[in-house]
Amino acid sequence: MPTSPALRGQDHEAPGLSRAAGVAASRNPTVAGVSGPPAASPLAPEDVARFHRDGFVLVRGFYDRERDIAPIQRGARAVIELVRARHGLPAAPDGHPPASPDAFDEPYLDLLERNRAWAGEVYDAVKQIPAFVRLVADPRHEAVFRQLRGAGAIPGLAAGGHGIRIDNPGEERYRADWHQEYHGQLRSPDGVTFWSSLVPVTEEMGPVRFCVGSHARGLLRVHARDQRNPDKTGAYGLVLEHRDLEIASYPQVAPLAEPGDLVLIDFAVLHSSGFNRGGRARWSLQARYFNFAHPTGVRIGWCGSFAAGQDFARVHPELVVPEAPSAAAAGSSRGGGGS
Ligand SMILES: O=C(O)CCC(=O)C(=O)O
Ligand SMILES: [Fe+2]
Repeated sequence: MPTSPALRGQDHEAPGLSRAAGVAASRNPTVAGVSGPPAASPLAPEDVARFHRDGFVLVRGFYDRERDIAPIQRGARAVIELVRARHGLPAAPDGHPPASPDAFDEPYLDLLERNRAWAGEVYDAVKQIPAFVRLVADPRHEAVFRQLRGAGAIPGLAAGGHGIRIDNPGEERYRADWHQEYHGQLRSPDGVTFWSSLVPVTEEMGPVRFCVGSHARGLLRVHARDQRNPDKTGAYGLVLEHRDLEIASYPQVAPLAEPGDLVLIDFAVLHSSGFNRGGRARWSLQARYFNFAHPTGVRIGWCGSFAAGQDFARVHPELVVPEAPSAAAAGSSRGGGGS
């Protein structure tokens, strides 16, 4: 599996990477931070075309770093300091405030190293930062969704489908292996994940990898349990049928996002978390939108997946590989997995 984020092939036509950075912002006053109603078309036409071609697109500088992102970083810093205080620790090991908004997480690693459960308290708390919840429901997201899914789409904001991931260095348990977003959401198949980063992502941090164009295959079957990683549960325990063959048939890219960038992810595109082999946690935001009007969404009643207490195999039996005793072991070998 390639480990370079550089794209195979030409970088003048980078799959999924918007060269229209700033185009959307400059023709859209609300994106640039000037108040006013959200534009009906926050995305440049090139971004929309890339999304449909590749199954994802990185839009540089979609959010305003100071207005949209810094309040979330400040909120996360406050939570880290309060969790440290709860456990009798000073606000920061060195006693210094963050040198810049992007350095908000400095005292987190020390907390993680002292006690993994304390880091879990931070994870549970940060998704309740009001500035984050406001951004999740930002009106621009509905406009983007309509641009991608058509004027007739009726945007829904997936309950329980938003959060702040903290991908800690060296951890496998919560790393999302190759998957399609739909299986873990079960709202409607034509959904879109809005992914953004709170820290400048580096190659060592294990950026999200994409199989370029893989959304065109439609929804794929999965094994309901990961035999090789029994501690992975729920959506994390699903293993793509013929995983290695499937992902080998696409070029892969792993774009390095900066705070303020937005990655739009089709619910059907194959993607995975990289393995964080760096020395800093990778903090990222997710909000998931779906189309109430999609016939499959209507049929399943937008019921939700594991996090909503639903049994995936009951909702979509046709997407589950029947388990013969030896089938799971033969069907998927967990090879590189981005690690
Ligand atoms: O690692 C990430 O940031 C993305 C993981 C992912 O694909 C997911 O949570 O659905
Ligand atoms: Fe995902």
